[in-house]
Amino acid sequence: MDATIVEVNTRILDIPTIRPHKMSVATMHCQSIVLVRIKTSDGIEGIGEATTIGGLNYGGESPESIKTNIDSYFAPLIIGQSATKLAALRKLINKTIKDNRFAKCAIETALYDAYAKRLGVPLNALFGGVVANEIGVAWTLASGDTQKDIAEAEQMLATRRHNIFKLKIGMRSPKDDIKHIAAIRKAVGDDVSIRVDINQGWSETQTVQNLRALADVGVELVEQPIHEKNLAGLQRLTALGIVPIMADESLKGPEDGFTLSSQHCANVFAIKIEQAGGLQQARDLIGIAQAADIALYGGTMLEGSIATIAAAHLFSTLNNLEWGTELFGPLLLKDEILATPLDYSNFTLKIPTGPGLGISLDDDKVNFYTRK
Ligand code: MUC
Ligand code: MG
Repeated sequence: MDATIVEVNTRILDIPTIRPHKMSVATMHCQSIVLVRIKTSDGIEGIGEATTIGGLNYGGESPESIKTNIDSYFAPLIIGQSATKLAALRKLINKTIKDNRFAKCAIETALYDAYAKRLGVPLNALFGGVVANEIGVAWTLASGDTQKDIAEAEQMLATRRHNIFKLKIGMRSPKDDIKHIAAIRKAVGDDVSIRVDINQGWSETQTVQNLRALADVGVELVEQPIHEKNLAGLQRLTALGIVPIMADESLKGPEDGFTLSSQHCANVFAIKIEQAGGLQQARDLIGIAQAADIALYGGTMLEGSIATIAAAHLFSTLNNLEWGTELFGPLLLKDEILATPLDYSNFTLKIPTGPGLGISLDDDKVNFYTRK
């Protein structure tokens, strides 16, 4: 049953987005995917993926740094090691390589994929198996234009793709943001869930001034309104109890989860496998949230199909994913690199049942989008 790692291969794929994606931190026209393929001595290949948001706009890793660091540090470290001792590999990697959570996540995803393929089980089986065969998926309205956002939301509702919308705000003045949200709320009606993500774009004072107005236009959840380091501010905003507060950028892994939960800095945690440093650390973070009675939300770094489905496998094993997910990343891209696209229908994403991630790459598409 043992097998060793024989090859670690990386490349960057640049895939255009269907429209500019405008956030307070960056406007994206294209997503750069670091594709990681790990081959093992028994002929199995596992795949993993890392993406960032707007190059270095969101955090300290870029697609280029992820590729370079995997090629220069991760690959020489893990080639020749057992591919079946995932905990020992994680220990070795974390002891030798500091930070680089996104690169660690891509490597670990490929290792889990290969391991589950070897066992002939879906990846979720390694985390206890599915509780839900399909999970709800929000869509982010971020065209930068109210009328375009309304048309997009109406199309998503009509095609039964999404009935939960996250609005990116924090670029305009708060007053204009409230008008923007109110117009979208009026168009989609009261039964649709609207949340906002400010991506640290407001000060604490601006947030205090505007939380009531957000509640009045029917915003159900406010994501990371203020700077990620202002934990005392997040605690004060959560204590106001006007709209639930979700931590995103403040939450990089289990240690942050412990700090935020013990200091009551959020009602909801956005769990992202890349931000957490991989599937297992994301699971550890989830455990902290569960113990602290903090609600869970499945976040995204606007990943393509590989990391998206890896996260979906993990989230499918949870008892209570109260706020659903935003695993819509592949749908923001103009093209698909899988032989069979992920199944988004009836407002949900279906969890594949085949071995490993349960997906396979379209090699022609992968080659076409590979950065030369
Ligand atoms: C973020 O901050 O949550 C998730 C959805 C989206 O549109 O942007 C990302 C990042
Ligand atoms: Mg966010």
